Amino acid sequence: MEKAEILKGLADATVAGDVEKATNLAKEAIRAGIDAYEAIMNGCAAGMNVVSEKYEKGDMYVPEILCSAEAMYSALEILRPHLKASKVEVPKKVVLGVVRGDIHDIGKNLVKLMLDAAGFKVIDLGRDVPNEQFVEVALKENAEIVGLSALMTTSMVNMPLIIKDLKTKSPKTVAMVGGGPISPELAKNYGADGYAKDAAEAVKVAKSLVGGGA
Ligand code: B1M
Repeated sequence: MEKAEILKGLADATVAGDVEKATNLAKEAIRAGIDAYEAIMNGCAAGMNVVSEKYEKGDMYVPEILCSAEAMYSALEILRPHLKASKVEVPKKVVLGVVRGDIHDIGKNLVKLMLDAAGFKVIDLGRDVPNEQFVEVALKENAEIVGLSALMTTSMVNMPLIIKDLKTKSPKTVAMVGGGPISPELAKNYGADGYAKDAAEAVKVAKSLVGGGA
């Protein structure tokens, strides 16, 4: 199979929520020598972007979306061990989570995977995380970055509150934000040190902020 065919197949299998096909194509990608990072971003993540668009148009419904996420996760399980992880002596720590009131964690999980692969130590707080927990854990772990994800306009309003608390209690920790409703301008207004539009950019921004990872 050609590279383009495998990547498109991975994206299509994600959209279709076809776990078996996604798993097999992830294995095929490895066999064909495709970079795991590329397979994730241009296969699985590209597929999830199509899912988001279809949902917006009313062409997909919730149960189908959850099947898509399952297919994506099954492919990620195969691809994850093949990511070229960079080992650094003292990895920079990122406390990552989806803010309070928000259970959308598919994007956050992709960001986590990419940061992990780039050599960051990610402390994943999960989703619907109480505001104060971000700063508590950042202080306890002596983290360099707090990463906040929000997918809803109703939940993103927690971000400036968390960042304000962070800047008061742990001024050396930087804040990075991302998620559907967040823009670079909004991130700036919220007092964030960095904004990333997707998981690949999150790694670049994290590195530019604290110089960690590879
Ligand atoms: Co819902 N949902 N949802 N949803 N959902 C949205 C977000 C929505 C935009 C759809 C819509 O109505 N147009 C809308 C929010 C509207 C608003 O802004 N107010 C919405 C709503 C309203 C809801 C419910 C309230 C519906 C209801 O019950 N009435 C409910 C909310 C429950 C809650 O959170 N309290 C709900 C529920 C759900 C499901 C459970 C069915 C499911 C989530 C499953 C899960 O995540 N475990 C779901 C889904 C899947 C979506 C859409 C369709 C897709 C989101 C997604 O996974 N995208 C979404 C529509 C859309 O986004 N267009 C929608 C794929 C993912 C790879 O992309 O998450 O954007 P994304 O992540 C990207 C970037 O944003 C970025 O990198 C990621 C990877 O490249 N990024 C970061 C994300 N975080 C980052 C952090 C960073 C850096 C980059 O640094 C720290």
